[in-house]
Amino acid sequence: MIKLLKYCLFLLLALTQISVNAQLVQNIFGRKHLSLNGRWNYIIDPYEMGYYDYRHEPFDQSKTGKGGFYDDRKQVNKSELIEYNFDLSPTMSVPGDWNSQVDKLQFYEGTIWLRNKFVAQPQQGKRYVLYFAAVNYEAHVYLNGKKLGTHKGGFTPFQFEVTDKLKAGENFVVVKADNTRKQDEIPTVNTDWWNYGGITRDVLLAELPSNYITDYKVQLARGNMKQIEAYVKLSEASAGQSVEITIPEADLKATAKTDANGIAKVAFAANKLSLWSPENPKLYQVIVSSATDKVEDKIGFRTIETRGQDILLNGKSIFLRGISMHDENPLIPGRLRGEGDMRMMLQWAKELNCNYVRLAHYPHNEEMNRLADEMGLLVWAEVPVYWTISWENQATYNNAAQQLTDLIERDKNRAAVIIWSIGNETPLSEPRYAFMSKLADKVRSLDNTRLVSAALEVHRKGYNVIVDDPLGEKLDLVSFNQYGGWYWELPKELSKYKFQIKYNKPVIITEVGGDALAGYHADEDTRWSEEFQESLYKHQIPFMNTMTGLRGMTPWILTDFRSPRRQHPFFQDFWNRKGLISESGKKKKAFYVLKDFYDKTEVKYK
Ligand code: GCB
Repeated sequence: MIKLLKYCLFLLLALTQISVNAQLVQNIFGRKHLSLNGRWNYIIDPYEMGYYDYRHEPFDQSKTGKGGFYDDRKQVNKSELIEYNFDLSPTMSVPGDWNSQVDKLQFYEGTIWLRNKFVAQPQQGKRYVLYFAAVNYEAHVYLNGKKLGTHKGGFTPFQFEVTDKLKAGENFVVVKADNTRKQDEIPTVNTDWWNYGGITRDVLLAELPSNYITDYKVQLARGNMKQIEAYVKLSEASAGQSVEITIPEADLKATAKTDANGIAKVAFAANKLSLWSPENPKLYQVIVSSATDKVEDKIGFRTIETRGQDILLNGKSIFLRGISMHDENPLIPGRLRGEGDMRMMLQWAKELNCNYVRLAHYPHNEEMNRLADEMGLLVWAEVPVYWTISWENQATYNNAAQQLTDLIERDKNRAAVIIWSIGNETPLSEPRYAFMSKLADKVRSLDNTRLVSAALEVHRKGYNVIVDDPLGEKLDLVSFNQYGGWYWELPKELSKYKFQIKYNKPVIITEVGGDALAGYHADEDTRWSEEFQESLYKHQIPFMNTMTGLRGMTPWILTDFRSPRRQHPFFQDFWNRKGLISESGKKKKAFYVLKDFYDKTEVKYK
């Protein structure tokens, strides 16, 4: 019996060892930290020979634990056979996807090992967390040759506590990153974007006090412009600890005591706040402190609700003048690498006179949402539940729910984020309904201060464009993609169509558009020409405007983006050309049609 118990305990430990640990630290970039960004040595390993032995048993689960590339072993004995060497291997930038850094990796899908050395001086009584803002898709992480755990999901952060594994002096971290597409994953095998692999976002080592502020949320209460609701969680789960929230500029201070879980909740009046909006992106310095820790953030305060077919921002009806975008730099293709790239994208949206962006189809960088806060752009944030997910697989659901949770937990203090989207164009079926409605409930249980939506599909009967997806019941908005004028009939024929929408909710068109190769000019009936795309927008705008409930749109898409599905050798060459801006930064004709519409709409909604 004791043996059995011991075995179970061992199994439990082994299991916890192979997953990520500790609740994500809120605002980790606002803590004392060492950036581990830089040049990392890498080894391309298509056969995963650094992970499996020749009998295909994982080295890191073998008895000796020896042989895997995470060892970073040096040849001390001249007769020893070691078939890899990080020191002699090339380097690439982290953060950075591998496809855009190394020619031969442009289409690569598989495993690459990355190693970085760093010097640490761990202090007595402090705790250390190794944090990855994103690795696409599956990461196995090792510190000084010992496995810390694994993580799946290419766009959400994860971390490991490494307090007792960190050495004074030189340390090395090794990541096995694998971007192989698989049917049961989120996203699944089929997408319309580039499968950029690698450590695509920042890596850092944070130093925290032994009892630290793990998490906090400081936001206006749902639908209440005069009351802040705050929640603070300390890492030590014990009752009676004091926490304090101050907003010096607004002369606000609130205190509270933790419960037995280390969680403190407090609501307090905030009558004189200057509310956040795209016209007034006011952010306040907010200080959250406990006896042992203190963290500062910049937070905006606003409410968002729907009433009938209206979307109310701070109680006033708003029209969302939006544009969709991918997390990709069209000018130097690859994932957005840092603040400059991100600002460029959001600045382009501003030039279009947007007050809103759809960050499709997966969580974008935390920094992107912070910039949106600062620049006054409302945000639709999404998880990659895209197209044909394995709806009946419980592990797939858990993965989607985890990605959604991590996104919400990460960005819940951002005023800019008003909509959590649970997916895109998922085809109707019973199992899909069960999966998606559980996700919608999940969002509401985690955050009741924002709207829940998904980009739905339409279907057509004759000249009727019908929106009646049963999932609509569960959502706050009727949002859908419609490709009239591109995948359907020509732009000119759009006037024959009518929308038939089942729900009395605000309507947001999440996608509309067509391709144009910048600089290719012809008449408006010639596909791929700028004139065709221009005509499409000219016909779509009055067509969409026939809907009484239209409260916003995010045409597809701000810039051309790379996609392996887009094969036309001349017009596409692996680019989806629906961008309003080309891969050289040129604004196509349609850009100005949409801008003109947004300029007029802005006046109408003032
Ligand atoms: C869609 C998808 C989007 C595609 C787009 C297209 O409906 O949501 O990811 O890129 O259509 O270009 O066809």
